Amino acid sequence: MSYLSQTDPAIAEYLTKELERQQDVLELIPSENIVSRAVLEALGSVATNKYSEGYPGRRYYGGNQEIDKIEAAAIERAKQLYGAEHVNVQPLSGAPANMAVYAALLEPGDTVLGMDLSHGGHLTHGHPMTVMAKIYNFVRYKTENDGTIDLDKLRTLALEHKPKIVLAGFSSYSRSIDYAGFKRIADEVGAITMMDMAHIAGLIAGKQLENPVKIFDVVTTTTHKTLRGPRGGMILAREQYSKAIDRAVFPGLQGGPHENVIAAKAVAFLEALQPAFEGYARQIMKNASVLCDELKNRGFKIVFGSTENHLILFDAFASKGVGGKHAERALDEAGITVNKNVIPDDTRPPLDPSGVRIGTPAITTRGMKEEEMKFVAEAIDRVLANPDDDSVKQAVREEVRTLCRRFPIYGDLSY
Ligand code: DSN
Repeated sequence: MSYLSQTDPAIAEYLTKELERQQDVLELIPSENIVSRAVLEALGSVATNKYSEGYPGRRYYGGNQEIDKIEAAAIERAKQLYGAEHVNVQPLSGAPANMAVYAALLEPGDTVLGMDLSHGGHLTHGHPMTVMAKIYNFVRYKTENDGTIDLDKLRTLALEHKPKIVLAGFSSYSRSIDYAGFKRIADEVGAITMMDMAHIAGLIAGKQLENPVKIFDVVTTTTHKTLRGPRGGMILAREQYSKAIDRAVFPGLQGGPHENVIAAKAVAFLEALQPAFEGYARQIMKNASVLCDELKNRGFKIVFGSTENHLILFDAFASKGVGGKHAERALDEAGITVNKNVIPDDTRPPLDPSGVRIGTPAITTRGMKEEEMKFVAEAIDRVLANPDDDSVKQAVREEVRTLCRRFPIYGDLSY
């Protein structure tokens, strides 16, 4: 019997049910994954007890001898993984990492050229609802009808608005980025290049996508998506920006870093440094490509035309006459977890948009391959063709459960 189940049976029960849910559903949210037992152990370790404001060797609290070694290991492993000159592993997640870069490199009112949210960008790339948009001036570029980013248009915007940062990166864009092209434009207007690689950090670590750290000045990421680490953030930068970035993270924006999470980041980075991680990253992309083709064959309209990474955005409303909210709920009831998502210049509201975003990192971690992707596409199609038919959803749910039990997660883990 676990300590938790004795002291707090309510939370133990919720966690047991959540573990069962994760075991028995197809997790298709592209920003989610299934971490290793080693990462879970580090997260739940004694490092959570420690305060360590400052950086390794320069702390404002005593007793950080071992914590310094943990944070230094995380930094060294991240440097090795991406060939970075400087790494800060303290950001609590992706949004704080982006905020810290802006705080480090911009003055209030300075301009950032970032991707529009509905075209694949992220809230922190300039959405008017964010605090950042109140402090800085964000000009947002869009994608073309064929799903590409027109670099001539980007250059025109850069020449007109003279941004201090040219920002690449996304949370629902499925195509590749021409880093050299972005850099040429940034150089022409004297801007700093910044990439938010949160979604594809694991595909870059696994050597399946080009590494922006070699080309750009500053790169931010989360550590929990394709990189398969704990929930958290990280900043990688050229040495010349290191002091400003470290100061912006602490004491600028954050207090004590979460060293249990940093320990888990270190564990995940070591996992990503193993040769097997390349195979994992390759399979994520193969699975996404097969899933995308299978959906296309079934009449799904793929936003951005195709996928060149781990994620697929489809227009559920145009494809099947089902809005994103309805589609998300119907698929959930059939044991398939997805998230509704806006599509470029969506005319439907953000809480009931036209799109559905799916991805393959978690199901690839379970060991699923091309053959299973055909079933996944067929199951999505059956549910969205009959979103209100309980017998269809029940039948798909049973088939999903049978499939998931062939690809178990976490063995004897219990709460
Ligand atoms: N919320 C994350 C995602 O799901 O893509 C981005 O921060």
